[in-house]
Amino acid sequence: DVSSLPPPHPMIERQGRLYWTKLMEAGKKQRKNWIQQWVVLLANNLLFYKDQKQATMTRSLPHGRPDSSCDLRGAVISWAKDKSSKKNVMELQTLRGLSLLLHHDDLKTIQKWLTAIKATIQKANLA
Ligand code: I3S
Repeated sequence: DVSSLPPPHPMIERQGRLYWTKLMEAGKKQRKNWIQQWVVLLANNLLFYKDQKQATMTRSLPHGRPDSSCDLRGAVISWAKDKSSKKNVMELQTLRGLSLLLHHDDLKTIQKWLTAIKATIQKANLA
């Protein structure tokens, strides 16, 4: 029974392909550079990988080989209707002045990411 199998990694809340770009870093506006990457949501972090293979977690590489990461503690996530010409875009703002846009063509998929990231931030703030 597949439904009774444990998740691929107990730390992973959600994972999949997303388009993303930086909007601000350390409070400074950045030039957008949309790229599609494999994104993994953990309890306190969002990790960005070149592809799914780079996300393989092992004992010696507990987070695989991420290209970049984002600390979710104290972060805020919301829909971003006026920051892109694309639909289904959300903005993640961190305490360190980093602001990212996240996008997926499918509304349901981006809604699931929004719900999962919101819940994760709430849990991280309570911990
Ligand atoms: O909000 P912007 O700055 O108009 O964003 C668009 C530009 O970054 C554009 O690149 P240039 O730097 O060559 O102008 C990108 O190709 C677009 O994707 C950006 O807009 P969207 O609406 O896709 O977020």
